[in-house]
Amino acid sequence: MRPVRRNAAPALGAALALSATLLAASPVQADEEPTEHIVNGGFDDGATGWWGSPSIAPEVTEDGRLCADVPGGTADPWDVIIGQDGVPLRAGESYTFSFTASGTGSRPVRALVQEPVDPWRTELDERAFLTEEAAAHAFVFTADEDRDDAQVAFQVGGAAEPWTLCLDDVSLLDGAEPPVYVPDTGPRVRVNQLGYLPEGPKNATVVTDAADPLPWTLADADGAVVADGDTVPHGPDASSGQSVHTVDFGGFTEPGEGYTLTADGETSHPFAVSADLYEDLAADALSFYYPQRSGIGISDAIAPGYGRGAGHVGVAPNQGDTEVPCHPATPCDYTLDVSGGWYDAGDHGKYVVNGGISVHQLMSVHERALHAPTGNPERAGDSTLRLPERDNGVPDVLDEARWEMEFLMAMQVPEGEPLAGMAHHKVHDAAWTAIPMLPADDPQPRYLHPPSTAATLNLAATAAQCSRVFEPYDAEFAASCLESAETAWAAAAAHPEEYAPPTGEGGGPYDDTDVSDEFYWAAAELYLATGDDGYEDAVTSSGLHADPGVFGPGGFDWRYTAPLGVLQLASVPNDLSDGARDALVEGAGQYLDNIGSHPYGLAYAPEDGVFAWGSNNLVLNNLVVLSTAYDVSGDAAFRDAVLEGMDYVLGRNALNQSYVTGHGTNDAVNQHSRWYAHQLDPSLPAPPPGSLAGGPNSDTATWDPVTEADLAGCAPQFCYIDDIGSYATNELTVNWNSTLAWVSAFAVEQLR
Ligand code: 9MR
Repeated sequence: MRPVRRNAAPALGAALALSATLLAASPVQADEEPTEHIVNGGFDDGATGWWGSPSIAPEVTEDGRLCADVPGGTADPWDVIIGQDGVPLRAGESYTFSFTASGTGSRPVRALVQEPVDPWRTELDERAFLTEEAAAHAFVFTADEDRDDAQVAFQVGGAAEPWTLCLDDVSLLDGAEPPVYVPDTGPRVRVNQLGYLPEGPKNATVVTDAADPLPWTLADADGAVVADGDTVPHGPDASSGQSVHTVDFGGFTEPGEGYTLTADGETSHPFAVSADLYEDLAADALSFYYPQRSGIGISDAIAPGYGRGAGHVGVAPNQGDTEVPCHPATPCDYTLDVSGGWYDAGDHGKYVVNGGISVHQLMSVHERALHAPTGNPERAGDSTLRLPERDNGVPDVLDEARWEMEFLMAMQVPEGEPLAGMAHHKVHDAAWTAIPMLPADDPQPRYLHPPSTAATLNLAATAAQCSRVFEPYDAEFAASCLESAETAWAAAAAHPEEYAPPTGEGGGPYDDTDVSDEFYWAAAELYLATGDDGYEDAVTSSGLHADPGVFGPGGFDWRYTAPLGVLQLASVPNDLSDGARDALVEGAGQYLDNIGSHPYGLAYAPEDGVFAWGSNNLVLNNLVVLSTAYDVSGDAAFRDAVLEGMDYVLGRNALNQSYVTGHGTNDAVNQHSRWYAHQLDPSLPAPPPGSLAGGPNSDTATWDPVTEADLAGCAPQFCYIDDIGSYATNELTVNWNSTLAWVSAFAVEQLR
């Protein structure tokens, strides 16, 4: 047995928690020795000071390790625990928590330093992946609160099979210096890492303090210079806190791979010039949905690397989703079969408002292909995506949309019940599920949350759109969509103020207390579906109708759907399109200006420069507006702005980060997900290609500890980290990917 280290830096093994981008300072202060706060961490004194949960009997081995047989067949990490209580912590002090561990069966261990009682507020919550060979693990954290009685816990439950855990050298030393997160931003020349269309705009950004223009060169894959010019100094940029220059090399049009741009002694990541640039991205962004499906086994043959059992089909340990009761706090006397649909994001919840905007944007990929001058029904047609319904005569994007539509309609309160016709706001677990966790392994009860007006209007809008787009393929299904839509509209009109609360356990709130925008969007969709005077009146009497003001500088998302009404009325043929088109073109003008004046070509200009949760989605929704403005006006400036706007998402940004998995040299790969949790458990896959990360979020103080610890004080564009723990900046969701899918489907048809 090795002694507990008291005055040396922990021996950091292969599973070291401090990544290459963290500059770890020595935990030893020059003039003061750190104090050890774990009692008997080396197990010199048997198991004194340690406890185990009832299902295990930890024993100290002859060579002085604490080992325990961990039973199989448990559901959650906290079902089996080894811990020590009474550990003192001082607020503001930084600690190194380290241990050596081995485990048969390649299991993760969840290491915690936390409050010893409910609500178990954590100071440290990390996972170490164990191997049969003992390895050292170390984590540095700064305590938020003074505690005399913190608990150190190793949670090791959740395995199907029994396994053996051994621990040694458990240590909690004060006097650590918290690691400083420094992102690896690579070369200072920032490009779209995918590339550029031959006839499209080509812009790049150079981070430099130089006051005067600098020469730039464009080289082909062999290194031969094929174009050159001078940068344009921009000076300070508030969104990044950097001083930057811009490069316009739009005059270069020769297709090829492996181009690089050099300026100020730095060479960009390589990129292509290709008319096919967006083909894979457009297909990947839509193929994201199949492995996101609930209620169906995912076939590895169709989605290679992503095969898994069906989630929430009423098979133990799942307790949903075939007979889901109402939440105990808001009981009802029925259950619903709400299996199917998509999981919202990295969690196991299913939320009607967010499902609504997502499925709408998928159906709109189809509609744009039909109606826009550059639309291409073939590329958005049958057998274009990786999903089981290929080759059934229905466009694949509609097959995918139907999977969600059927779920949304199943969320409707049955006839004869209170609030009949309204849609339950959401269905999710009693408490947040553990991460990682495959959908089929979720053991918790799931509940229907009370109907809301917002959810009901999302159902009305999408089911009305469903009735139109499915009419040529399945008239019966289309009719059931329309019936559901009209019932929902009437129910929302009768109950216009049922708001989802901003609080709750186990799922996202998706709260919203202004539903005038949902009323407008639903009226527009019902008018487009039926042409009825009543819906026309509801559209034209809305204060939001044909108002360019619905297109705000910060963009829109699930909470504000008025723009969807204008976009639909402008782009789907109907008698109200003139006013909607004028409003759209006027509203899109500001995004054109934003992109033109921003040194990173950013379409998003939130008030006070504060980037919101899911800012990439807001950026992309502004590109949806610009794209539709191009579709209805034919003004090429809108198209070029969309193409330039995509550069930001694919790497031309302060972090030199492509926010889409599998696309670009430095792509995001650790998005927050319970089943694409490769970063936590190497046996699980990383997110599928085409998964969009939420992106920079200026609110670094409120949400997850990774964001809080690593991003505090960040300039807006730097408020992002590609870490699975940073759900506030790095989750993936169905509504963000629908926007990426929509804009990619637009981009793939341009300038061919
Ligand atoms: O995308 C949502 C964002 O607009 C909200 O500010 C945030 C906090 O309520 O929630 C986001 O949605 C999350 C949801 O609550 C649960 N599933 C994952 C979603 C994306 O992070």
